Amino acid sequence: DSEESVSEQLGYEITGIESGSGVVNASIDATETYDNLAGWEVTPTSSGAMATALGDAIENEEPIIVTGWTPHWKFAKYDLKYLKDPEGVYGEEEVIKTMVREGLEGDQPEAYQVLDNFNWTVEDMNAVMLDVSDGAEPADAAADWVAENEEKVSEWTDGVEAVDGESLKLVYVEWDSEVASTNVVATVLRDLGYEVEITPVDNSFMWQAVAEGEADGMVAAWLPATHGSQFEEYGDQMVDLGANLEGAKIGAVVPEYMDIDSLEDLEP
Ligand code: PBE
Repeated sequence: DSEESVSEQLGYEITGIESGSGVVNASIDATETYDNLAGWEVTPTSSGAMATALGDAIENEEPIIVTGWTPHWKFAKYDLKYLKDPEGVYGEEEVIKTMVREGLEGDQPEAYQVLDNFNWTVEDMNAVMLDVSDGAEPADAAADWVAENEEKVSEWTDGVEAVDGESLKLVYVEWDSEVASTNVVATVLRDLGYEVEITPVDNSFMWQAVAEGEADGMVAAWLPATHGSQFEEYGDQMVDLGANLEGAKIGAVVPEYMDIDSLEDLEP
């Protein structure tokens, strides 16, 4: 009832995504850093379940706090805001980097070149994500985007020769943003003649697989903060191909209608 505080209505719960995600770990960190969040829980779910819970809450104008990130289609569909984080547990604006296994450059120079060249914008990624959130198959959404953005894609493949059925393995996590980027890169590599296998795994295995050479690469390294601990553990066992997107961010996200602006506004 309306006598309840926002914190009571939320059940002292932040709706998470896949456990092991940087934004889930940062949110757990927030519950340990902010005194007013002592005793709060971060519920691990999945990116899809988080989006459904957010949509349902908005439909009923109920309070909800989700582990959020940019780029993500939810900001185009709903009026949302990041809660202020005066302690900085979620870090600053960051980049998404491409990481490949050691030895890829010599073994598969064409794929290496394309992965090295791959870079796009928040707006580009949003276009693919929105299409998928509206029901398109990720591979179709990626193919449409590639077809509509020939000029940009030709910069990634400039001077790269086609291959004949060589195989390549990319790993990713089924976060909406990485579903989009991984499918776009796979589409471009397939158009060059690669047989590309894209395998969804969990965050920690994504890093391990590239470090151990079980996968050839990934385009999903959020740095310096979100995947800082994975980078520390595995970063020196792989090749850092630099940023493929700038302007990424994570944080605690709520609907605009909620009457709080900061993590510190939540009643204990
Ligand atoms: N994310 C999207 C990931 C990185 C990409 C912010 C949900 C995370 O590890 O939190």
